[in-house]
Amino acid sequence: MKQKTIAAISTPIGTGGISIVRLSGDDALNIVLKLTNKNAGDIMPRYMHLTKLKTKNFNEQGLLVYFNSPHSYTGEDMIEIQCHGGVVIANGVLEELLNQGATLAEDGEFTKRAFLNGKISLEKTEGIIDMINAESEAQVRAGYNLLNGELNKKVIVMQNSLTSTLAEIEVAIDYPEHDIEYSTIEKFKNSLLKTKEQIIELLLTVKTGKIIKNGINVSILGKPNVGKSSLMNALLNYDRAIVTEIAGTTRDTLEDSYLYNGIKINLIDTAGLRNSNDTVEKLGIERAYKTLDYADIILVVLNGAEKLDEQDVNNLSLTSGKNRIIVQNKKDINDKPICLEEKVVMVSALNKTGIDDLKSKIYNSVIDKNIIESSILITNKRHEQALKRALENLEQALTSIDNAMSLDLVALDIMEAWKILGEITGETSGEEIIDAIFTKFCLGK
Ligand SMILES: Nc1nc2c(ncn2[C@@H]2O[C@H](COP(=O)(O)OP(=O)(O)OP(=O)(O)O)[C@@H](O)[C@H]2O)c(=O)[nH]1
Ligand SMILES: [Mg+2]
Repeated sequence: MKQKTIAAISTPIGTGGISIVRLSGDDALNIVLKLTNKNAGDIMPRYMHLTKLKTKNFNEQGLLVYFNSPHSYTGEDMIEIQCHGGVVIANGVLEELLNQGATLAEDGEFTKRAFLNGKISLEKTEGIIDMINAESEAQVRAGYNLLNGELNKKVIVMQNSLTSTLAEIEVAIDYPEHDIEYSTIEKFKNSLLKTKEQIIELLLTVKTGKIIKNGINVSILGKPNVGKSSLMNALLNYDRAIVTEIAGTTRDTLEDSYLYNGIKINLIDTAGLRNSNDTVEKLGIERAYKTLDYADIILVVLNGAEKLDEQDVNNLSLTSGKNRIIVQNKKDINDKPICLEEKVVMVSALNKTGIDDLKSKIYNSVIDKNIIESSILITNKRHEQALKRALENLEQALTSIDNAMSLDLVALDIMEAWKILGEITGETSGEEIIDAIFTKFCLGK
């Protein structure tokens, strides 16, 4: 069946040097030729061609490249037109292509076609989304590794191992007259255990993967006037939060981020913790406490210019057992620790001293160096869920073997695990999942 030819502007709408309009489908070349003064024979695949582009209301000069099927991103005939940047030109060219028979592409439709035509697996397309949406270098790296097939290779190795175990189990089931030897059962078991270990190893990267995707959430807590907002500004290196000598200046939580070693660090400045009768302040303090639920690390800020008081002690006990750093601020006034039981990091938010050391401590207390350097990080909830479900099925198969259950049952669980692993690459994914993934793409990709 003839595929309709889709078109979209692939570059962001705005003023710039060039804009790229793309087409994909059987009629891509014919449609584009209607705008040009060229014939099909003039267009060599994979060469840039300078051409006139006639639209209803203006003429333009641009470049076009033809990628003939199947040697294109989507696997179909594709054309990329580079026209001059600017909203009017790109829109005019697109409109003319639609007039000549193209259909406006849906979000992510180019990549969806690439997947449906077998050019790319599902998790690789998710790597592309991650790279496009990346806000940090670590996200780009993780997305690239997905796109580069690191997870794909691992999934295929695990699936192949399950397939060969299944084949051997089938043989054992088909020849029941031969007693199955103990060593054969042990072999099945060992092979399943190995795959189980590989899944567990991948799941161990989930925590770091989430941090790469969402950044490190850092809550800045402490009583009023200790310098939380000043610390936030010093870490961000600009005056984001209001700072005054009045206790209770910050009312609401305030968020902003910086990058450190390619990771996004999300700071949350909070209202100073104290007993208050002020309605607005009380609401702010409630919000400050709530940050304890989602912070990856808490900076408990103390004022080095004063003695530790009851509120400081409360704050310390509230956060004990959580991932925290005790920060003693105002070291320009006093550089001796006021809290003797635990190690403190001394800073002066005012003079911006001790800030680099604090930045490195925040990073190191959340990031596992061994994991962050591994080539596969599970950053995607869908992959995590699939791995967990595959793991459950493998565990079920292993329990059945231990309980000397029928090998048919064992085979069913292994088959299910194999299928679930295939959902990651898209080999066994349902239509709904596929549609949900591609709507996350932007137009023109
Ligand atoms: N000497 C000195 N003063 C500081 C330092 N950091 C902050 N201050 C001062 O301490 C006062 C309070 O600072 P803020 O940053 O507003 O304190 P906060 O903890 O955010 O206070 P609330 O918002 O009221 O909870 C201001 O007058 C700051 O200039 C520091 O390192 N040294
Ligand atoms: Mg403040």
